[in-house]
Amino acid sequence: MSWEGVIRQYKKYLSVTKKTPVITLYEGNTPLLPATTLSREIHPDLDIYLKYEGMNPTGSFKDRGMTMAISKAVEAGAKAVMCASTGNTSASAAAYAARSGMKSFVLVPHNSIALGKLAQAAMHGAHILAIRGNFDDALKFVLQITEKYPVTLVNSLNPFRIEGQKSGAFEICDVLKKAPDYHAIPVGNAGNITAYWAGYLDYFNDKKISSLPKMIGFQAAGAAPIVLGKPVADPHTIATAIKIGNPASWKSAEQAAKDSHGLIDSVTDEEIIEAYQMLASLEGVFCEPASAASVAGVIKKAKAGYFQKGEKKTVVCILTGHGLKDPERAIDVSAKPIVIDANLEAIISQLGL
Ligand code: AN7
Repeated sequence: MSWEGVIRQYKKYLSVTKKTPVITLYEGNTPLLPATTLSREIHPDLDIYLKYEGMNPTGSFKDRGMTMAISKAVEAGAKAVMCASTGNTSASAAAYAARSGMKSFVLVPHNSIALGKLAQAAMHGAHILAIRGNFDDALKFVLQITEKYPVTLVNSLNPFRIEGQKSGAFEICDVLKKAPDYHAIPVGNAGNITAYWAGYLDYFNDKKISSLPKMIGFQAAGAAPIVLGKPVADPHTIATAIKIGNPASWKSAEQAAKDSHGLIDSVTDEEIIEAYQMLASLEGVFCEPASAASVAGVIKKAKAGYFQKGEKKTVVCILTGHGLKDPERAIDVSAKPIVIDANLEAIISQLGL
């Protein structure tokens, strides 16, 4: 059977009926890549897999939830949707809204979202407001507006977003034929860790899997309210996607970590950049900086002796967004091209062959 998106694939687990219009870009079915070189580098007993969510239609995991949120909004007769965003939600909302014929409004922090994401929202015709404030401010305004005006909220406080995002967990279990031992994931607004845990629980309750993973979530050190136990008024990190000081799904993220016997920890920008470069250079997988927080977290925990030696364990790291979302960061951390005359000898002399 051909793949026609997460709603058609997993409707049994979703709040859809025959009457629900399916607005889809055929999202989901993303690669679960074995990372053999990285595993060898990190820990002798870990089998690390990369769930490459950058391969979704708009380049991030947000599409899984957006197909649900937009389909349900259309079903309810909505004419417009709105979100606050660090970038990826706005790109996805704009694309799915365009496909459905609805208007989209997005509120983003000025000068703080990656170039590719802004380009996407603009191309899909979103009405973009860049506020002089941060994501947390933006979300506050969006909640006030969507409560009062005929505009549907499509941030992950919309329960259909979380529902759709459960599909990532289903896919992992469908491929592995079991749940992983550890599920490593970046944490920003904390919707995705909440969704994955709900997805694993659905499969567990449906007897599709017989064990549950430990959920291990990682915030950026400069934006780690859950780790610190209090909101961060002025979050900072190069991983702009997770530059969030007061996550909407804080409580459910903590619950997921606790119920799964996992944890939520933080990783520094240096650790994030190191993992970001390792993924690209050792595995050929280009993700955005925020995504690399999952791998950075596994590296940190391996160094600290968190994973026992002598027992093979499966770890799935969610790589939430594509590297091309943030070309400026990639160029910034990489070797610059050598500019050279159009001359064969000059070129050869540079190659060191
Ligand atoms: C690449 O787009 O919050 O913990 O507004 O884009 O579910 O918030 C993005 C979040 C991780 C964190 N990785 O997920 C937004 C937004 C990437 C992201 C996260 C985001 P959540």
